[in-house]
Amino acid sequence: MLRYVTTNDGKLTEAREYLGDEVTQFDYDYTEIQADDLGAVAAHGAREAYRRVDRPVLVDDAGLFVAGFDGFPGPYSSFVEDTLGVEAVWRLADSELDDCRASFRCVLAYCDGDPFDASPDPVDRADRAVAAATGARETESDGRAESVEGANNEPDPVKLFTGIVRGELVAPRGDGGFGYDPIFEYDGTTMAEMDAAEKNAVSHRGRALEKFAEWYAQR
Ligand code: ITT
Repeated sequence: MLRYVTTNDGKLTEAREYLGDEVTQFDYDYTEIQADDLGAVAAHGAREAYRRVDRPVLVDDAGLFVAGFDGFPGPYSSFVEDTLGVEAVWRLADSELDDCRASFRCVLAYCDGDPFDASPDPVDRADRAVAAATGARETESDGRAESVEGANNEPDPVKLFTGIVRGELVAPRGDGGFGYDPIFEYDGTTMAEMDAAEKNAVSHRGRALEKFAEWYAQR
């Protein structure tokens, strides 16, 4: 049984739509480290959640990246939703930007305490923060990442799966989904106008879940 680590019921609904009864919710508010990278946040959370529950865990960290705002709110999406609200983000974009292109990103971080090839692999300069958080590191010999096993106080390896969907911010429409869904339009339809299956077919989370499911089936 896989623990989907989230306080957000909307995420669980979408994960279940994809992974079925294989997942149960682990309603745990893991420490969100200050990082510009969703992968680093998710990896840190996965390791912490695994230590807490001692069972395989999957952490889901997501965010809205508005191109005209240099990716803001990005990793701060949750804080911005709680403080400004989704409609204010739309009003701000509408008044300040000519181009309202945006993307949703989702990173799933898996940890079960056993060794495997951690992400990223190979490590490049931009990935160093993620590498530190996932337990992947460069070897002297070929620069490729190697997994770090849980023994000897080494961090448990974490595997990352990323999904991105590109769309556009629009005035709020629809009452499905959650979070920024009403203001995010993909191919003429906001994500709040889609049901969970339709959203998963095109969404950042659906794409990350698809990659995870393929890997997990082999594991
Ligand atoms: P957990 O951390 O407990 O999983 P959360 O809702 O805080 O729950 P995130 O930090 O990943 O999750 O989400 C960042 C923000 O992005 C938050 O405001 C969410 O509502 C929003 N968000 C995440 N996925 C989304 C999606 O698929 N559609 C719309 N908004 C989403």
